Amino acid sequence: MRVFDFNSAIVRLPGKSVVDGLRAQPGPSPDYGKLRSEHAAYLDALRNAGLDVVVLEAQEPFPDSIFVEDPALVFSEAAVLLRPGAASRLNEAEALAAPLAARFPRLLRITQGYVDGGDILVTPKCTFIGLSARTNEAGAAGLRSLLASIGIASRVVKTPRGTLHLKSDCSLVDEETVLATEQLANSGLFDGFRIITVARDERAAANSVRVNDVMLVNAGCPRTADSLVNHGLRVSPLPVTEIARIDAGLSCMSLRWFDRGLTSAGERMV
Ligand code: CIR
Repeated sequence: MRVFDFNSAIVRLPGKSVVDGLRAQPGPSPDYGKLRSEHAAYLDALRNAGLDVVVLEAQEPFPDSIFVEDPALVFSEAAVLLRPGAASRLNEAEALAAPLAARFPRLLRITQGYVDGGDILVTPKCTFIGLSARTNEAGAAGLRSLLASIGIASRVVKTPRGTLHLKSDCSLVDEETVLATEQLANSGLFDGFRIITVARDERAAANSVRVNDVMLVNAGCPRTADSLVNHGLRVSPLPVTEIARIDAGLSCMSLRWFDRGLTSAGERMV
């Protein structure tokens, strides 16, 4: 099985408070109605890619809770509750404990430091943990040892300065290939991988998501989408204009995994 073969996803509906989501620079707030439409299109794309999508209720006290990728990390064998590095997001993890405990053979927890899931890039060679303003050394060390306990090798690296998350700047395309910004492509981090560099002025394309045989790509990045098509991929372009107003992209809106207990018809084996 490939690390981007998935049959399941968890997402959370955006509450009205999403318009107050964190952002690094001041700017216009997202339009709630349009953001809901972008989110709905994203859910459709996951379903069209073959995933059973569990939709959790909105959580108004947590404006950024739609970005479920940051408080947890999931693999077929276990889910890990993380400790998001923004104070307003720390308690998002606990709200995922019950839905994850119900669906994973093991639920592990980070107990020290801070780690955002947006800083974790899973590849077949190793799992990269990016140190950033949200992920610190203590959290990375704790995550490394938890991952080792389930047989997953990891490597602590640096998220480029000024970048929110490691995966703001890169994504896995296939077992040998990553998509990356020019800065990350030139950093040496992905030595040993084939690198597709995002087109100039399409930096946001670096946060794409490979799901089974399709790549979900920011619809505002057509030239990068062309590069991926030339690489042999099917591309699903998705609008993220409103979501981008609060510094987010495509990967952060879901947790994706292969649930070995689910039949191809989406039924749970007992
Ligand atoms: C935040 O600053 O935490 C949110 N407004 C955006 C989180 C995006 N998450 C991600 O890229 N993994």
